[in-house]
Order: sequence, then C-alpha cells, then structure tokens
Amino acid sequence: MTLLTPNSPTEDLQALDAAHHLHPFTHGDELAAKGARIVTRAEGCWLTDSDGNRILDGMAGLWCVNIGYGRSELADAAHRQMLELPYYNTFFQTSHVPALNLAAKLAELAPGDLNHVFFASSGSEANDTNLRLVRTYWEEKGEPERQVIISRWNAYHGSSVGSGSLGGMKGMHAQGGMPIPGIHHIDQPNWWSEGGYTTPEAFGLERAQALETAILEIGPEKVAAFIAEPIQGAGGVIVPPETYWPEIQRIAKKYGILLIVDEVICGFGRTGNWFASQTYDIQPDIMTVAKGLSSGYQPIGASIVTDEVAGVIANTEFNHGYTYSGHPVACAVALENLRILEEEGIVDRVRDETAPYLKERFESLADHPLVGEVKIVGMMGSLALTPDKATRAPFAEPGTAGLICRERCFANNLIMRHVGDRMVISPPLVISKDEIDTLVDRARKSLDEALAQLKAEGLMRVAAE
Ligand code: PXG
Repeated sequence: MTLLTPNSPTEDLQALDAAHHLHPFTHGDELAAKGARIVTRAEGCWLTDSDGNRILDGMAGLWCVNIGYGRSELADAAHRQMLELPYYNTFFQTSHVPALNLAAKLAELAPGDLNHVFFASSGSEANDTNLRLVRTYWEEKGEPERQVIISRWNAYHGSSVGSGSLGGMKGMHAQGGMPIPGIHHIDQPNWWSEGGYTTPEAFGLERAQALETAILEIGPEKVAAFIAEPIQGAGGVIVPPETYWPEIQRIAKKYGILLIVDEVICGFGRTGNWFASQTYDIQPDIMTVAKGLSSGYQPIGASIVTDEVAGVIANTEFNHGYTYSGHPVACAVALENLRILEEEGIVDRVRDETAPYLKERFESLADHPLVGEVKIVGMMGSLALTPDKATRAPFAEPGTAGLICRERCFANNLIMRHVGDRMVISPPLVISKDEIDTLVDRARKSLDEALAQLKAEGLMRVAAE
C-alpha cells in the first residue's frame, strides 16, 4: 500500500482512518460519518490540522504536554538513547542507566519518603501495579484479609480492567465485566452538582467522612487502601473543598490504610507545585504518575512508593512487570523533560506568574449567562454550564450543552474538552499571557455562540426534579 503523508488531502486521511482505525472512547459510526480531525503537527501550544488550521491546544493533548510541543531536546535524547541502547529489560536482576537515573530523579522530586519507583508505560498500567502492590503489601505484613480498595464514583484511574475498576465511571463499568471484586466506591466531593444543600466546607467534610463510614461498614481489617486523584481530572476538574483532603488524610492514618494518590494529571507542575500532594499537603504511601512525566513525548508511567512500602514488598518476589517497565528511551526522554521543567523554572513560573493570570482571566467567565461555577487550580480549570445559575440546575438533556460548546470551541480553533456539561481546560504549562488571553477570548466567544444555539434549539431547559 501507499502510505499517506501529513500533506495528503484531508478526505483521503479521514477515509483511511475510518476504514481501519478504531478510536478510544468514540462512537465508531458517528465518527466515520463525520470524519476525524487530523492533527498533523504542533509547536508550543499550537496544533496544525490537515486543513492548515492553527488551533490553540487548551488541553495539552490529553492533559500531558506540560512543556509544550516541538522541543527538539527530547527528540535528541530519544535519538541518542536509541543508538546507545534502544531496549533492554529490567527483569531478572538487570538494570540500565536511564531507568536507574530516572528512578533516583523521581525520588528526589517526590515529597517525603517516596523514594522507590516501579515503572510502567501508562497511568493505567501503573494503577494496575498499585492494585496488586497494596494487596501484596498486606499479605506480606501478615494481614491477608486486607484486600478491599476504596475509590470514588466519577474517579478516573485508567482503562485497563484493573484501573478501570478502580475508577468510578459508570459508563465504563457497564461494558466488559467491570468492576472486578474487592473495589468499593464512595461519593465524590463535587459540591456544585451534589452539595448545594450545605456549604462547600461542610460538604467537603461530609464526603471525606464517607470514607470512614465505608471503612467501618467493610471492616477496617479488610481495607487495604484508598485511591484518589487530588483534583478529579477526567471527571470534570472537580476541585474538592479545602476541608476534604485533611479529613481524608486523618481517616487514612486512623485506620492505617494505604493512601494511593493518583497524580497522573496533577503531577509535574499542573497545580503550580511539582505534585498536587504538595498543594494539598497530602502524604501518600503510593503516588501514581504518567502523562507530564515525559510531557507525553514517550509513553511512560510509574508508581512511586515510600521507604516503608518498598521495604515490605522487598520481602518477597513481586510477580509483576511489563516488557517496557523502565523502557530506556522513555526514561531518557522523561529525564530530559524533567531537566527542562526544572532548569527553565517552568513550575515556578506557573505558580508565580501564569497560573495567577489564568485564574483571573478564566474566572472572568463567571459572569457569562451559561456559566454557573468556575473552578481553577494552577493550570487546570473547569466551567459548569447551567440553564439556571440561581438554582445550579442541570440541563434537561445532560451533555448536550457541553457538546455544543466543545464544537463551537473547535470551530473557533480552541481545544477545550467537555465532561458532560462541564468545560475543562488544562493547557501546556508554557502557555504565555498572550495565549491565555486568546484562550479566554475564544472560550467566551464559543460560550456566546453555544448560548445562542441552545436558545435557538429550545435546549435551555432545566431538568425535571
Ligand atoms: N489516572 C488518571 C488520574 C488519569 O487522568 C490515568 C490514570 C490513566 O492513564 P493512561 O496513561 O493509561 O491513559 C489517567 C488518564 C480524558 C482522558 O478524556 C483522561 C485520561 C486519559 C484519556 C482521556 O479526560 N486520563
């Protein structure tokens, strides 16, 4: 066959894509009818598609391209590593320089005594590792009954059978036999949608105390761990009330359960610190990372565990691992990414300059008639759309307003994702103030157009109680 190129006509690219390529989280027939948007190249915060449009990427790919696109240093690191040692494994008592360096670097960056790293190629794999790791940990500690992992509805921890079960996405659980046994979900700290009857502070405490209730129901001697994202990302950038994390931390300590903090989105500067565990003063026993670890330039993830957890696991042979655990090219690229993040002071600049500016600009959207709640921490934010700001009412047809708004953003050359009727952003951390202005201006224009369309189509209707 003749391979197509980024310069091939869009129709040809779309037709070949529709003929052979199955897409994640996509309705196949709908996409085939419409044709995929084909992204051909990218630089900084800007994508180019096969029609030559320049699109501002308000999502950093999928929450991952933290240093922005087009950094040749990462390509050079991959090139050098491929020539020196393109692959070797880390099984059977072998190691290699990129993996041992990256493990040490992560131990240096991660807070507290999170000093030991088990590599994977994605966040899903890393959370699968965590699932087996915490159960193995308790077996080694002589408490094999401790098997249950508590998670939350509307959490996202990945798409494999294990990590998808840890996640709390009901649409995912409905397909393919999830969740697996031994996983218990509690309610999320989403004040806007679920907590309007009380203050955010009281609600945060209440939702944290749901962890204690669940532990007591299950039996503390049976609970292995609690897993959570500091801020739920794929769930719609749900920022918990300030009272939530201190109470979770207290409860986890009280019952001696392991705390798995999933920093796949929040890590590597997204919240204005290296890790959101620092932003929220959380002390994880295990931290999941991926995405920003390599800024998405290579698939890599990891579980970072404390001295204590590593010490217990070291008592046995942990029968777990992936061909690409600690892939040398992925590790070399991640190291170069971390060097750039550190040496260019990108995380500090986010915290001190660009995140405060983005917050001010993004929060200005609160006056828009479609926007109920605006939430933003660092470089991740969301807008809750509503047909009635006063009552925080959901739409009669959930998800439609979000979809329409997302389509208007696309048409205005801005990538913003929708999660139901929440619009979310997570731009590259290198976004400039000018680009932030462009992002917010285009978002406002898209909201205006979405509102006009919703009105014209009679969709500004409140859901029945
Ligand atoms: N944990 C969290 C918190 C995530 O956000 C994963 C684990 C899984 O990582 P991998 O690398 O296996 O995908 C994620 C991934 C979306 C979207 O549409 C979000 C993710 C992945 C794909 C789509 O918001 N997050």
